[in-house]
Amino acid sequence: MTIASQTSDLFKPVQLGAIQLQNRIAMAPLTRSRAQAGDVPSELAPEYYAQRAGAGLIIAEATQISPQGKGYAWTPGIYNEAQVAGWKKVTDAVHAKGGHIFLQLWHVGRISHPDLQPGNALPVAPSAVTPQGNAFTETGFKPFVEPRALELSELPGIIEQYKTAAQLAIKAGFDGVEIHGANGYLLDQFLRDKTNRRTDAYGGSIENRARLLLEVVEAVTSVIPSERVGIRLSPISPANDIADSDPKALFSYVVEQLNRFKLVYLHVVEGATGGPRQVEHGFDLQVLRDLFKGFYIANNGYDLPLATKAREGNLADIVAFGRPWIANPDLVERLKHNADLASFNPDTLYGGGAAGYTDYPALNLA
Ligand code: 8OZ
Repeated sequence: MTIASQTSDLFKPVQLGAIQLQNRIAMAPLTRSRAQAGDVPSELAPEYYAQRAGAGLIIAEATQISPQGKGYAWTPGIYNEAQVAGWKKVTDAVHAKGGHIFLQLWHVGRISHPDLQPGNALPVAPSAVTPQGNAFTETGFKPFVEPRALELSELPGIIEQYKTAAQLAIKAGFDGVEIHGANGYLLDQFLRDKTNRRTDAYGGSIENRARLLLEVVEAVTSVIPSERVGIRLSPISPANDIADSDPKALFSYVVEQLNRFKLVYLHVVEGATGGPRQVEHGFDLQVLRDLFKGFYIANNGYDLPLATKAREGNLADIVAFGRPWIANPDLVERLKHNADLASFNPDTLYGGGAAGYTDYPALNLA
C-alpha cells in the first residue's frame, strides 16, 4: 500500500495569511439545515465541526447575513448576538482540537421563497427574473417566485450587512470569512447577464455587474484584515439557474479586480457545482489561478489521486473536499492512509438531528 503522506505535500502544514494550517485539505462549506429557532447554529454543531477539525481549514456552512438573505429552511445566521454566542461554541470546539475555521457569508437573493422571508415578502434580486426550480421551505419544496428587483437605494444597506456580519464572525472566534460569490446566489446574480438586467450602475457592462461584489469585498476588508478574507466563485457552474454570455471575460475581470484587496484566497468551484468538472461553454479555470495573487483553493469532485495531481502540477494551493466530509469526519487521516471512504445517507443530509450529522464514526487508523 502506498501511503499518500510520503509522496505529497497535501498532508504538510502551510501558512494561510495569519494562520498555519495543519495540511492543504479543506472542508468546503456544506449546508446541513439543522439550525435552532432564531437561526442559531445547532447545539450539535460544535461537536460536528470538532469531529472534522483535522481539516487544514474548515469553511463553515453558508450563513445568512440578514433575515432577507435566507433561502432554505433551518440555515444559520450571523446578524445577532444569539447567533454569535452559538457560533462561539463552534469555533472554541474547533480551536480546542487544533483546527481552523472560516465562516461563509451568504445572501441568497432570488433563491428563496416568501415562506422564508420576513413578513412573507418577495425574495430580492438584481432583476425580476424568476429562477427555475423549487425552494426548500419548512413545509417542503415550493416553486420559486418572481423576485423583486432591488432599488439602487437598498444596495448600501446590504453592503453594510456584509460588513457587520464579518465583524460578528470575528467576534464569534472565526479565523476569517469567505464571501459567498458562487452558486447563483445574490452576488453571482449580479455578476451574470442572465439574471442581471439592470440599467443603472450595477448592470450592463462587466464592470457594472461586478460592482456589488467588489463593493462588498471592499467593505469587508475595511473592517477585518484582508488576510482573513477569502471569496468563493463558481465561474462555469449553472447552479441555481445561472448563466453568462461570456464567463471567461467576466471572471477574468473580477479576479483581476480582486487583487486590489489582497484577499487571502480564491476558492473556485470547478465545473458544475456537485456535478461534472467539465461543462459546455466552460473555460480553463487555471486562467483564474494564474491571474489571482493569493492562494487558490480548488473544489468539486476531488478524490485523492486528483488532489495529489493538483499539488504535483501546482494547479492549486489547497484542495477543498465537500461531500466526502459528511460521512468521513476523519477524512484527512483516511486519505493519508489511502483508506476506504464511507458514503453518506442522502435521507439525513438536510434537517433533523444527530443521525447523519454527528454519528458517522472515525476509523481507528493510528
Ligand atoms: C446545497 C443545498 C443548500 C445550499 C450552495 C449554500 O450551493 C449552498 C447550498 C447547497 O452554495
